[in-house]
Amino acid sequence: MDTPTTSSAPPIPTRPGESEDAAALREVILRKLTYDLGKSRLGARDRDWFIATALAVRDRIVDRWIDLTRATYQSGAKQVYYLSLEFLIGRLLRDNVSNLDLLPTLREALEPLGVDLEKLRIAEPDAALGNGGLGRLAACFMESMATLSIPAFGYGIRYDHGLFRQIIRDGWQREYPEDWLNDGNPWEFARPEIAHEIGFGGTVEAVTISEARVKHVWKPSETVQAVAYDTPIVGWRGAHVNTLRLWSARAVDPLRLDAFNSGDHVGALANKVKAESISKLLYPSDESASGQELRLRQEYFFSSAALQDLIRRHLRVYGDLRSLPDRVSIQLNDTHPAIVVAELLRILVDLHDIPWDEAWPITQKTISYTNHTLLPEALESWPVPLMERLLPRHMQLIYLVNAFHLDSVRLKHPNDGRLLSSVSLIEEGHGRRVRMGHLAVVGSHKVNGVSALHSDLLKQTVFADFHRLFPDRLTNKTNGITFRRWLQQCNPGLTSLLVEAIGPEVLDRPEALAKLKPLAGDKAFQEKFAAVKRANKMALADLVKDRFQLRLDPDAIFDVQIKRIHEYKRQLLNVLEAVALYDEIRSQPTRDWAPRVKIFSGKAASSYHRAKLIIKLAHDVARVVNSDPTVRNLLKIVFLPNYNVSLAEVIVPAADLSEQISTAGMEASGTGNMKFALNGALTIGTLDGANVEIKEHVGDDNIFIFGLTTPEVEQRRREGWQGQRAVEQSRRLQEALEQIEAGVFSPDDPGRYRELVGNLRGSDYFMVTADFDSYFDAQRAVAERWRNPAAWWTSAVINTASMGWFSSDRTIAEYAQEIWNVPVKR
Ligand code: HBZ
Repeated sequence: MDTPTTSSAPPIPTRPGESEDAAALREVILRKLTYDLGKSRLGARDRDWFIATALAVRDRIVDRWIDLTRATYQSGAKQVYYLSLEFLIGRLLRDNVSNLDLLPTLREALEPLGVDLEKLRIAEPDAALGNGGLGRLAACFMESMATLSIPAFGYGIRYDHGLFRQIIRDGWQREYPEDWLNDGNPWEFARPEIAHEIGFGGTVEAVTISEARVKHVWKPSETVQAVAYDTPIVGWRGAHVNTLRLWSARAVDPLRLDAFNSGDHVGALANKVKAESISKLLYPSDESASGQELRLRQEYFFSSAALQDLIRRHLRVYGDLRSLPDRVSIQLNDTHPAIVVAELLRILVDLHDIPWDEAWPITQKTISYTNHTLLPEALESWPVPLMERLLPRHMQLIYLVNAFHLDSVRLKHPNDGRLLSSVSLIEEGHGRRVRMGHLAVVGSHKVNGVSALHSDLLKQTVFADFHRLFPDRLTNKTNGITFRRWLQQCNPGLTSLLVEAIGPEVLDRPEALAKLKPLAGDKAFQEKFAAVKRANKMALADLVKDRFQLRLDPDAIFDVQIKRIHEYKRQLLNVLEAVALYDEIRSQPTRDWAPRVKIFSGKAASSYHRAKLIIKLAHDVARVVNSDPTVRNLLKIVFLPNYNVSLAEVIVPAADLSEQISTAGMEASGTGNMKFALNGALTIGTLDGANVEIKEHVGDDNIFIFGLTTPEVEQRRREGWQGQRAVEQSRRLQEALEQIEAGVFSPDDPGRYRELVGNLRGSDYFMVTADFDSYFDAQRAVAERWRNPAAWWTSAVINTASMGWFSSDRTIAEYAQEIWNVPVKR
């Protein structure tokens, strides 16, 4: 098509000697700006340039996407469906441009227009359709599946509002709605024609077909439509393009005209509001189950839409549902989509007349489930009466699954009432509840934990009885991260240095990082490595100065703890150490202190009062420490508000020290720990989650491990741990707690932390007091290593060199081989 021109449009600038491709891309960008956005070049804002550029980049994805999708069907390749209530994507422009190898061309295209790529990059809103690790893992997995050419769909919800915006007022967290879709989303394709009906409520009719057969017909009382929005996900070097299909809720009957005409303008829209509330908002709770009816509606809404969608596709290509397990793998990201087990049975048995004896193995062979937590409060269960009301047919099917399941258990283990109630899908107690974890385990052929320790603990604790019953079902898949985003894009300086030192192979094979090991002690290389880190620290310091008017000293240790605020993650331990260090600096001002900036960032669930109080404490301590002239910037504490993926991309490359200090046995894996070590930070951490495996890879000398082990934590709890005992044996801890209790940091409200400290002196479930001294000592060992730059940078280089195994490409290859039975191409 010819470029349309208008007489008033200024001529398109060019640069002598530029590539044809850059000129072509520029032309497309300008065309998008004019004809899709209706903006002139002169009046365009960064946001307009971003959208025009994203649309132009998207054009380069679409042909491959369509071709590859068609080729997948034609080849009969197995499809993976990754079902997740959360996809924490962040921004996509740099991902797509870099995976398409378009960065130099795009720079060249924009330059003569006077448009700064960096400015338009940060104009992209950060898609925060997730809370934390679980959602970010789903995003890394989508990128790795595309990179390994595994045909896959991600299925989730297109929330109108993602995770809340955090604003800090006087040290207190306040939540404000997030508006990522305000200016539209250039990456997605709306598919109004792809809509599935999702039923809720109503009744089940049993229709007798013959003497031997009764057919169940569910007549929902309410129906909502799930409408598809597709975002293409490009793999590294454009290897493959997959689809992230997010569902938005639409009312079947949006407007009651009779009500409207009689003047009830609000009532006329009630249906629409109720239906559409399903995809309105991401639940902001992370490690606890919300227990709200709307949440269950969200779970069923996207699970049913996903299943209807994939079954329709399967039937179109293969015509028969009996081949489903050969062509389809459904991975459940935690129990949020566990209702899929009952929904798939309903579709097979009720809608396609497949007998139970066939439907059950089809279901089990198709589904697998990933567990992300042992925390009892995060294990989902739904009250039976709620299930019966909202999903009556599913409740019947769950009872049926349970009956067959318990029969087979009883056959193998007669007279074991304890076992039966322990593995039942129904929890009997005060009010019966459906245990979604048990439904997922029984309905899957494989169940995995997310680190070696976590998977072992699953076998020993929450799923111990299942492990005895089905010894081959539980397995481990240690998490990973995509190196494209978490090294190549967020740390171009380090990436160039790696390419220069060990060759471009490192961009394609994460394992090649090991070639760096011989350089770890090389002084010249260490200097270059340290220079990259320093530049990244300057970049973070600039951002902090611009955004928060705070000065950070780039020569100090950047000591970083960024993650959701949770008692088990123990930000409180870190704050207590800051208080103790503050006391030491004041009492021995002339010692050779290693200057340190403690950086915190993270959101607390809106209803988690104690987590919010910990944020307040961090601010109170920061105010006192940062303004005390005797500290002379030897210690500085900052809390960066509104943590999100984009902020992490600036903080991670700038960190010297990575805080991974959860109570042993409580962090399933962690993935931040991997991001930091990859970018050359040293870890201070407990033997928890994937820290254990990071330690095995980097070696004991290059990580600072402290604290109780998982069995030691359990033993203390069994023996009725009282924090006061540890407090009495630690002068430093005693003094720190007394100051906090006395209101030294909260003169405006001296009693503010009385309850918080009282808890530490009491049962201290998270073992903050038990681990305090050991943590304090480990921090001093960190400072000592820092004062010996050769030793520090040797460790830092070894960290980067040892992280190849933690690529999500490795994780996904393991899922592909051991769970999904699909080939990978590299
Ligand atoms: O999943 C996290 C684990 O805490 C972390 O250790 C692990 O690395 C990561 C990926 O496997 N779990 C979560 O992030 N969990 C949630 O965000 C969550 C969200 C909603 C819930 C329960 C948990 O209802």
